[in-house]
Amino acid sequence: MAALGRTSAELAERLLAGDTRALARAISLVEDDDPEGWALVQKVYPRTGGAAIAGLTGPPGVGKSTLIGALVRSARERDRQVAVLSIDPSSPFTTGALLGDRIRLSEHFLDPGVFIRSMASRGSLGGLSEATLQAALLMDGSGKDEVLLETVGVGQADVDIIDHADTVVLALQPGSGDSIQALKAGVMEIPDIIVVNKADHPLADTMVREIRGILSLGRQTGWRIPIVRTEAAENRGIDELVEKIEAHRAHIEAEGTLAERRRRNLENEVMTLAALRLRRRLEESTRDDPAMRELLNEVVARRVDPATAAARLLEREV
Ligand SMILES: Nc1nc2c(ncn2[C@@H]2O[C@H](COP(=O)(O)OP(=O)(O)OP(=O)(O)O)[C@@H](O)[C@H]2O)c(=O)[nH]1
Ligand SMILES: [Mg+2]
Repeated sequence: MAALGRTSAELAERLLAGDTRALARAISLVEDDDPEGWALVQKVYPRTGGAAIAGLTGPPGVGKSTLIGALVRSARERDRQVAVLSIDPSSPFTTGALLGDRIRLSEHFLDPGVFIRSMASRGSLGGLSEATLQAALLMDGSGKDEVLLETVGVGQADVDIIDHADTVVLALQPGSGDSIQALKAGVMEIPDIIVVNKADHPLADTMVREIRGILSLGRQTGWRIPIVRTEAAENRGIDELVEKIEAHRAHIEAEGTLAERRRRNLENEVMTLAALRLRRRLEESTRDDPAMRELLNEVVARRVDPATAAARLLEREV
């Protein structure tokens, strides 16, 4: 880990004081996998944990960015400082979604109380999903009251940034049976709040009923998952969504589950990062290793099964 040079120590100070340009610069450093970026996060980390982190997830095009735009507007009306981190799961070379965000969130770009950043989740070295977590921490450390995360679907990145959220909102749109199936099959984690956006659609009521049906089958907890109808593009239903997000936060704070949840999420992050590094190390140490090639030959020739080979590999490495 690089020591914090004089310029980055100064950068950290400015970031902690809420300087937006310092935050942007710091995020670029972690995005470029610059060791100074990691050193910055180290320095900033003790000052994180103050922001309320909400994650919005859901299939492409349901209106996540539009919803976030509306949530930002609402937060600004209450004089809250906000940061938005949009994760684009497509290749880092496409700009479609990023361009869309730019339009959807354009009214907030000149507001110094709002910080918006889009990042790709998939990099050539698989490191970018780690960078998204670092970026979220930097936003938190820069003193924002709220951090809003936008991701498409679930389980697409190594480090699932949505797991970093205190409150997870799943956005769906009427007529998309796939999402309902995924929810039913348990492929999709049960969120804290469900939004049915584009609620002007004739199938909106049907969808709400279907979701209710699925939720009634699940385990009952102290928190009843609300289903909120919104028309994000028209700013309808946003007050109710804000109310539910705040109610959820109040609920987890009162029950002590916020601390529990953060502990679990952080444990997950540590394990995931460690596993990723272990894998990278294994790949590097075996790349040009004749013994490894020999072992694989044995697997290919059906003399050693894959599990035994894996055990031998680990024995050798640790
Ligand atoms: N009819 C209708 N259209 C909406 C509503 N909310 C958003 N849209 C439109 O839906 C389209 C997609 O909205 P986005 O906010 O970009 O959706 P997204 O989920 O962020 O999309 P990706 O980030 O590309 O996955 C845009 O053309 C929006 O204007 C709504 O309530 N009703
Ligand atoms: Mg979007």
